[in-house]
Amino acid sequence: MDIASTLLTASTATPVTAQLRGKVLLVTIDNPPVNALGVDVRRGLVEAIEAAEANPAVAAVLLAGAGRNFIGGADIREFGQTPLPPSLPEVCNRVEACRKPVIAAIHGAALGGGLEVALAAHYRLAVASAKLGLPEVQLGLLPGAGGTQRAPRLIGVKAALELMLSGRHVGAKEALSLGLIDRLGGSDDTLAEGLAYAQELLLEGAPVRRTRDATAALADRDASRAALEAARAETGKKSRGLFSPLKIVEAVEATLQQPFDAGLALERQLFLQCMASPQRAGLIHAFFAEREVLKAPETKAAKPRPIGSVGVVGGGTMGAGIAVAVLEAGLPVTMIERDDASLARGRAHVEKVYDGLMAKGRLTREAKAALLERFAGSTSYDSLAAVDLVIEAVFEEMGVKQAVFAELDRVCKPGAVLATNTSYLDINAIGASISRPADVVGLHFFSPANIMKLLEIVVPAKVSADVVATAFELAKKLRKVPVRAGMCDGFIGNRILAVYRQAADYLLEKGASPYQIDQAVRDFGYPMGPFQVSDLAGGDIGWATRKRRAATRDPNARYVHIADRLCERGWFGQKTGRGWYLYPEGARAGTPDPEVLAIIDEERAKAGVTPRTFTDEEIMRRYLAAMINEGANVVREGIALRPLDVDVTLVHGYGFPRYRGGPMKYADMVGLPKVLADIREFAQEDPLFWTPSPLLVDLVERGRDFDSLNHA
Ligand code: 3H9
Repeated sequence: MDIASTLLTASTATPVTAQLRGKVLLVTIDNPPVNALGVDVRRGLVEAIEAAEANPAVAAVLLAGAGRNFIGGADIREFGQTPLPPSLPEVCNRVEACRKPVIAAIHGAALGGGLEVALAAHYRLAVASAKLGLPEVQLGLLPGAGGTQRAPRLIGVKAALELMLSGRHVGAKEALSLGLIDRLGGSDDTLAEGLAYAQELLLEGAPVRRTRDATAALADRDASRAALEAARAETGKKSRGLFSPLKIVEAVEATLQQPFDAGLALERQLFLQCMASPQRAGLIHAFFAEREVLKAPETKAAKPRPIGSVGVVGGGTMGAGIAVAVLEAGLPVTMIERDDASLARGRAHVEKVYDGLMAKGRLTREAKAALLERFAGSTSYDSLAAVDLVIEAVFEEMGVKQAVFAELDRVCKPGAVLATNTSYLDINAIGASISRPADVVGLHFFSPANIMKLLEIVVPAKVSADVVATAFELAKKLRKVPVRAGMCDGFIGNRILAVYRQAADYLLEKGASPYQIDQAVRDFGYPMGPFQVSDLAGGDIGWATRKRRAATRDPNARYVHIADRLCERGWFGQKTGRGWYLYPEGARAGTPDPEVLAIIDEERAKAGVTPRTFTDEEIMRRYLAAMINEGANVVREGIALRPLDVDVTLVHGYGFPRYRGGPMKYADMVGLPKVLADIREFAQEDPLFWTPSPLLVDLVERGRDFDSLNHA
């Protein structure tokens, strides 16, 4: 007889099934893709525990996940909808209250609510593939199913806070040493390991052991209090603008002051506050958007070509950063430079990155040597004859790029992917200059290329789908966040940047200081303001772009000369000791420069502008409206597939605060009618710059938002 059907009354479609294995009731959660704790799983778990208690043949319960994970967490897709009972805290309490021992057998992800279910069990075993964590903070939340109360009782306040505030995943070994689990499975057969452990516990007569009653990890109250205060101070400093980290500290504090149930009640209250915060909406949007960007038409339609080796042409900062990213992905790299001296410099750039990591204690000498073993340099393109993919990162000029591609066309094997790292040049023209345009794609890395997560995959007209799919596959290997971009000047990111940068320049001319603008932008959540970024990147870069665009600039468009006046003086920013800010003696943090303010005043006078004051709020309204409006244009023209691609680009390449979701999500939260009204108000002074995007107008007229286009 099918024992499960005698134990459970749920329908056959239930994602939770139970089977008696000897005296152990094996409860399996099977809810692909990650066994998230949706309402049916929650119901199924409660029913399984109740069935186990009611059945005299059951002596213990073993919880396990089907597929690749134990449980990936609460079902994030349910957030924001009407909650259906039982709630996850109730499920965890029911598991913990079970009068028969409950054992969790963990493989793959046991994250968030998934780990909280395991913490509510009485014993925990994990196999080597397990990754355990409480990553709620990354979604703007706190562990809300008892995690803030149970984790400290098991592993102490300090370790629990570190887990919850970082959101990091720990492996099975570390989990064992922390006390998060009781047993490390010797093999990767989770079921066999779990069942054996359950049998062992039964033989020993192991009791029901509830985490809520654990006291040892909290025994040293002084140490716990000190850890809590240290975390509070650190969090206050580090998590600038974030809402949930301090709530986590507050919830954990209850473990020192209140009984378990009161602590749970406080956790619930704080969790609901986090749920209601716009940061939760922004971060969850970012979570899904980062996964949606992987789904480009080409990745669905074509299979990637194999990539076993990579060539990089150019050993400047960008080429070297790309080489480091590729080496770290475990692939061999061949760097091409025009002569030995340039090649030596290229290699030195690569080594410098590793030396920096060594100095910080994040890389050993041996690991550096092992990485460099995969690095080869050459002054001959012939060395690229066998590589699967080449990334060109030479000087940003069409003639220079085409000369490189002519060489690649000559030496590379058929089927090799030929990528350019250009930031704005026409990739169609690069492809058209060689015999195999279908192999040519844009891979736009951001500096420093080994650190910045964004990779724009630029799709020229003639590229074949499998080349684009290969670019996405490379991004995955490099652990980058890829965004598909169409061809236009600046692609997605730099094109939008040019417009909101211009909005900042207009603000400057009208009366705001660069220091006020930077401060307002930082207060919004950016790590740096636009003028600081310019000083860091080098003012000469923007200057070169402005000169390049001068010929095609609309003669009716306003042009602000202030930045040019600084560049004419050789004030390019940090590298020259002054730019928008002063950097005395190589200081990295700039100080305001009265001479810059005098230059700005002069330019305002020349332009006939009577300066006015701006509030920080007005500054941000203009800055963001410009960004959103151009974002809408980029979507309308198909340069970005969906608004969420704009969001991911600006979050991962341009410092837009992730907790606000991205500019398009932010616009939805503010309300598109409000954004459009702002643009129309600003247009009264400058109708050309503030031309509302037809897409924005259309959405407002139809009462829709940007998000409606994400699911089209
Ligand atoms: C929580 O638990 C709150 C509680 O404390 C309190 C509640 C009261 N829900 O990442 P992948 C989807 S908060 C729904 O590519 P991988 C994902 O969108 C939660 N869906 O796979 C994707 O869908 P699609 C705390 C989810 O193998 C598919 O699954 N937990 C969830 O590279 C595959 O995802 C977390 O924050 C979810 N919870 O990595 C963990 N998770 O195929 C979040 C994933 O349609 N998840 N999906 O694009 C992860 O970190 C990774 O997904 C995981 C698997 C490591 C599990």
